[in-house]
Amino acid sequence: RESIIFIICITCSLGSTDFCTKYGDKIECQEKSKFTRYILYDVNPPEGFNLRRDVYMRMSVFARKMQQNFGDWHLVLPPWGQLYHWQSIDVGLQELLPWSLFFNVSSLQQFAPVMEMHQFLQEIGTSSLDLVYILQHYADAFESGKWEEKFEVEPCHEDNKYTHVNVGNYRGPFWGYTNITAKQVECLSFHGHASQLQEVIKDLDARTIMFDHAEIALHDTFGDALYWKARRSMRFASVLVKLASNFRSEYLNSTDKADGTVRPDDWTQETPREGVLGGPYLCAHMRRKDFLWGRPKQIPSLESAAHQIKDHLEKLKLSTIFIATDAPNSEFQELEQHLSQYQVLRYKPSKIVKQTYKDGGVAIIDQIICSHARYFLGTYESTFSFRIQEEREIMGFDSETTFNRLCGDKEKKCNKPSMWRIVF
Ligand code: GFB
Repeated sequence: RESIIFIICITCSLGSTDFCTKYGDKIECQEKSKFTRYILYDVNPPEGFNLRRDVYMRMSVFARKMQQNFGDWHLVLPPWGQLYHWQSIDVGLQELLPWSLFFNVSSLQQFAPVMEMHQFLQEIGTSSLDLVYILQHYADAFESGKWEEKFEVEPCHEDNKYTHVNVGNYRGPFWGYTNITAKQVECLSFHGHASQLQEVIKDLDARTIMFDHAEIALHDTFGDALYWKARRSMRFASVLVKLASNFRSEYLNSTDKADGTVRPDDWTQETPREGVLGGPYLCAHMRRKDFLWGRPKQIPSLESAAHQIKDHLEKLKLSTIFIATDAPNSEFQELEQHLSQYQVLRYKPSKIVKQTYKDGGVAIIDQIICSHARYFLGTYESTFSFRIQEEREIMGFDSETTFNRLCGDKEKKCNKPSMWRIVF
């Protein structure tokens, strides 16, 4: 293809609602419903990796419905990068990372019509998006208390990072690509489920539409079979699974065969399971850093965390603990001292693994190891822990071994996390 120009097809016999593509001097017309069109999105910059995974699920359900109902729509996977928590300095640039670094994209495609950004840019042949909607809450969104699905283009309530350079040309963050621009940028007050976005775009002529602040659109339904299908399709990149398996077998005496965690390669072939054993270790996800000041009442001191872990180990008759944490090494060593009579392990990536798979890949390896443990203790309100719980639900662990958490030192009532049980 030389170039693709997107125009309303007035010269075509197909009629004015159809589209033309210009290849050099030649114009080809197609019915609108057969024309490939693209949805792009981004998320509020401070949001972390695991909330972004949740937003992906909402957008993938929306894109799947767009394709089922309104023609050949595709969802472009926003490259990973510049996340607040990805602070390692010895891993090279953590920008413009494709989803295939972390996830099995073919597996995602079995649920929704998704594609990587580089594939989109190659396919579309232009770096100017037709339309950007910046989603925003209604100014009075939380006042009336009445649930009502609605949307409308309104003046922007807050400053944003898009600048109007000249007519039909906006610059913006665009995931870190400096050459991507947009022809039109609007603020869209939005209240409702992600599928309501269908109503927003179904009658538009734009071929490439981006939603910024996509986290504002809610899950269509939380926890039903479709939700879990989207979740099950999010298989990790096989190389990360392999690295986690190697660690499990080498240090934790844990293999899929012995632990009862053998799974079909194809998630669509997965069936409900119960009472899975897991490897002979306890995993605690100990979220520290910003949670120490963000949730001081629910985050235990290292001494208290060690006491709680000990109690569980004794009840479970286990002597090995795997710790997944964002804590600096000094804190991990202090925890080790409190647990000196047990085997305490942490995944330490080799230089090459860290440079290749970066902070995101190492975090996923920690999650995979935790999801295979006989017993899991998470951190209060951490989406990192939630994703591990979901993985265990998919594999078929008893919920008593999954929905547990570390409690704050002075928490009077340390409630268990909500149980989100899998539905097939
Ligand atoms: O994943 P995440 O959104 O979970 O953010 P939360 C935490 C990030 O910290 C992860 C690192 O993506 C990792 O990069 N991290 C946390 C870890 N725990 C571990 C771990 O056990 N192992 C490794 N290797 N890395 C959210 C924030 O954090 O909490 C939001 O993302 C916001 O911005 C919210 O602050 C309150 O849900 O724990």
